[in-house]
Amino acid sequence: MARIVTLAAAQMGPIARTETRPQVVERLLAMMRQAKGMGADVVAFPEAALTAFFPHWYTEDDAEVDRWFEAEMPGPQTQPLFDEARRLGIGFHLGYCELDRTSGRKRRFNTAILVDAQGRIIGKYRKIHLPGHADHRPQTPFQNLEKRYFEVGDLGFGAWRAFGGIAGMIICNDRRWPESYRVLGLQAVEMVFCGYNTPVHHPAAPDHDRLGQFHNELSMQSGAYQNSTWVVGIAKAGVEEGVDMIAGSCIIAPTGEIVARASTAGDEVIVARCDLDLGRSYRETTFHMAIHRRPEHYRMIVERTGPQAPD
Ligand code: ING
Repeated sequence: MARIVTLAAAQMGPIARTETRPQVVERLLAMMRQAKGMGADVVAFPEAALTAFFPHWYTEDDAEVDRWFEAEMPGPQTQPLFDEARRLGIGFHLGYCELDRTSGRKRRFNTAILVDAQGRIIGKYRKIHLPGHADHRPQTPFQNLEKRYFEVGDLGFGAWRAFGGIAGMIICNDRRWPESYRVLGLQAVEMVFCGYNTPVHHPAAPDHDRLGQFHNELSMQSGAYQNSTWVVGIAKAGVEEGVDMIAGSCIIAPTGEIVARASTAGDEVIVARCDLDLGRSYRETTFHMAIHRRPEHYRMIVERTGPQAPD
């Protein structure tokens, strides 16, 4: 009996910095309802889905920074998402900026959660690969100050029994690093949710710009195939506060094939019926980790040859 779960990616267009949480939540609710109408069991929203992607600009005003964060999840303004998920009977993934005070000091994370169809949080992930820089670079057209505004995630890459299978999360830049998927692959993950805010222009490497969408798909297709898992990539897209961001939300099978792709740069829901057993034939043959992987040798090779430092 195939284990089918219908997954939806709810791509978002730009969020203006003046847009209030209730206004954004209304957009998310509309796409949650649309996803349900399209037969989805789970709807996945992007990274930082509640606000404009504020790491694109510099501020020293700590109070302003805090305004982009959620001090509780759910809070009064996000509770409607949980209530509607329960009413509709649909799970969801949500990326948001987390303000944590549980350790006695203020900590800020770029966070994502999985919520089940009863509106209960079943898993949380805090972004580990923070790209960009901590210093203000006024000479560039926009900033990427994630290293300034967020701490490195301290929860590792978790996998949870959810939505009829095993689910995990990575966030944006994580998708470019194979370790992100492999740590989940070693936990036999069957679906990975990845929200992203990815500018078209890369100030540090403008010659990469023409390959932005290619690298987006390459990263996620590789992760899916090499770890026998479904991957759902969800963009915040379009020109947001002057920064043009790629769209291209997609749903990728364990074969590495893209089975659904957004065709706009705005709010758009795409869905796919995902057979969670499709990864099994890969995990039991080509990528049977127990009989093919040799981690005990990887370390030796590095130690013997050492990193080939550029001369
Ligand atoms: N954004 C971008 C990303 O990894 C980036 C930053 C773009 C890094 C292009 C390298 C190349 O998709 C976030 N938020 O991680």
